Amino acid sequence: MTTDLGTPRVLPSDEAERAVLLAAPRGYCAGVDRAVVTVEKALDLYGAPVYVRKQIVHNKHVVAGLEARGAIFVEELEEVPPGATVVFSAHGVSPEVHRQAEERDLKTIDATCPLVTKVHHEAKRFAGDDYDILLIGHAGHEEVEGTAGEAPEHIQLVEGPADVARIVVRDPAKVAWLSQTTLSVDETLETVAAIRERFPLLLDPPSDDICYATQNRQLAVKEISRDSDLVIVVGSGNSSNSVRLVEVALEAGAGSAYRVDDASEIEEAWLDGVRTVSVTSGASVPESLVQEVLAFLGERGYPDARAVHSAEESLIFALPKELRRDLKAAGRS
Ligand code: 0K2
Ligand code: SF4
Repeated sequence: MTTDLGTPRVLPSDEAERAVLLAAPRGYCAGVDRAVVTVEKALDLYGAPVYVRKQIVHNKHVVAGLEARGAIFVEELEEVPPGATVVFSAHGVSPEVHRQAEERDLKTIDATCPLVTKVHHEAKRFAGDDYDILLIGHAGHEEVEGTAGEAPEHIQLVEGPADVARIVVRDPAKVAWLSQTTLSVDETLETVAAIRERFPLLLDPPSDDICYATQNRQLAVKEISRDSDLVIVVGSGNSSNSVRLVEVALEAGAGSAYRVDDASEIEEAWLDGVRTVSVTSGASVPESLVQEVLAFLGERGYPDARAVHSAEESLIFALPKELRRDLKAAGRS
């Protein structure tokens, strides 16, 4: 529950100075909402089981909730019985995965976020123009594997400024960069600056690859971190954008910052001497988990949270077209 501070409470002296700030925006982005609803609606429409390749989004509570409703999460398509329905996660897949699905005669629903798909299109366009593409991102992340798979012969991964000296390109005048959608904005700018120093003719993507939701959540956490003794970020350990929020909070001046999957992971010692505690959540995190953190703080003498708004969001994506078609055919759209 978020309230303003209109009704003063009488608190014991040390509690009177306490405050809880709640970042806004936080939590679900348009791509995550679409991906989670896709699996829910697929379960309703086709019945369990519905297979999902990889975690639909990187949040263990979301995955557990969908599993309880009949979703089966697999790492690779060979685990999916031929002819079954499989959903591709919000992080996107390479063309090779689409090919494998066809080969196994799977019915696919592609929940790749449209903003990830946009980066795939940029990769194909730069590759079509025969550019060497430097993809800034984290090795092994599913989104990076999917994007790199669009043009493996043209794309090389750059994790940060330290990698720049090792880059080898065919023609320094034909180099472009792209990025994962969930990186730290500030770190990525540093990496791009280092690349541009080596390759002054470096071509930028046509628009930001780091998506609006990632940027807004970083802006929001920066806003509250300056005044915070402690920042609690709700999100799973494999959620790139959630982990970035902890780093951004610390860089912005938070006394300390921790990521938790849920309130049960908060250590009492983190609150020692803490007056202002701020709370935010990654793009794959259900709001109920944030509310549980606020309740945890409330039980320890912290007041109701004050929301600090840094940006407004209203983006909504339509469901994947395959699902819309089947919902319509079933008279459920
Ligand atoms: O931040 P990550 O890319 O690891 O992914 P999630 O935690 O699942 O957040 C949603 C972003 C998905 C695609 O961009
Ligand atoms: Fe899409 Fe951005 Fe959300 Fe990723 S974080 S699913 S790119 S809106």
